[in-house]
Amino acid sequence: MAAVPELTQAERDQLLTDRPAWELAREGKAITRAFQFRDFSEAWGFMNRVALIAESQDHHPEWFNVYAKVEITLTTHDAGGLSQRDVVMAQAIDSLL
Ligand code: HBI
Repeated sequence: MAAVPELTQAERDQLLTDRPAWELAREGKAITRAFQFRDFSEAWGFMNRVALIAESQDHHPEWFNVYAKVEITLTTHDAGGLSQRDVVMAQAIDSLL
């Protein structure tokens, strides 16, 4: 059994209701959101803030950046899918905007 429990179907539905900018990816094993900034400096500043949150929560994003665009995917490797750690992380990321 995984060290961290995966979200139930009901918890996953609640996550998508609470965080409408995020969408399911990887057959429900992850959530993803794209962010568009004005330029690279803004995108990098955002990534820095996310990185500090990630370190404080010991929960790390998978992400892609090109110039002003940042794409973040959240999943919990220790759970083999989505967990409450992703819920908390998505909320914290959204609150930066
Ligand atoms: N980040 N996304 C993600 N998923 C994890 O399971 C995870 C992590 N960061 C650190 C971490 N787990 C630690 O608990 C160790 O498993 C490395």
